Amino acid sequence: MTVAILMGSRSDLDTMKKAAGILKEFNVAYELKVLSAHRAAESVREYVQTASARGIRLFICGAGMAAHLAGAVAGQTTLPVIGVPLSGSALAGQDALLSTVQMPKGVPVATVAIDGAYNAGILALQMLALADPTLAARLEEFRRKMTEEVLQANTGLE
Ligand code: RP5
Repeated sequence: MTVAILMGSRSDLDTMKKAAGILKEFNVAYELKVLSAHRAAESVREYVQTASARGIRLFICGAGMAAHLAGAVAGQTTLPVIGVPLSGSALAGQDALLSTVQMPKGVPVATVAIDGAYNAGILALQMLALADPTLAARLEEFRRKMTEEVLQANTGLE
């Protein structure tokens, strides 16, 4: 497995599976797990400590509310951690955004938009592509197609 996709609750799955979807599209192997930072802290520790040995190269962590999952993971590894703040709380994800992005000095979490799991997947691919020319070429092609689709929206506009 290459990427660990973690989420604080089973209810986060609908959003977090968008990260899994794009990794699947690029044939990058992933693990998908529910692991609560506050309610299963010991399991998070054990998971992170054994991840590298299983081939995990980076983490994507999604959580709502106080959202400490990404930070809790980042504090226990030097592998890159991408954080996805999730909406659904009384504060519509603003709480998760701030607690995910505002990490203390020395322990970064690369935070994407609220519910931005798809972009978290893309960012993970871009990180992996640094050491994988085939993946890098596929990402170039993916971007080229995206640009083409955007420009095609002009057809027949006037
Ligand atoms: C849920 O609480 C959220 O969606 C979130 O992922 C989770 C956070 O749980 P802890 O990690 O704080 O236990 O309602």
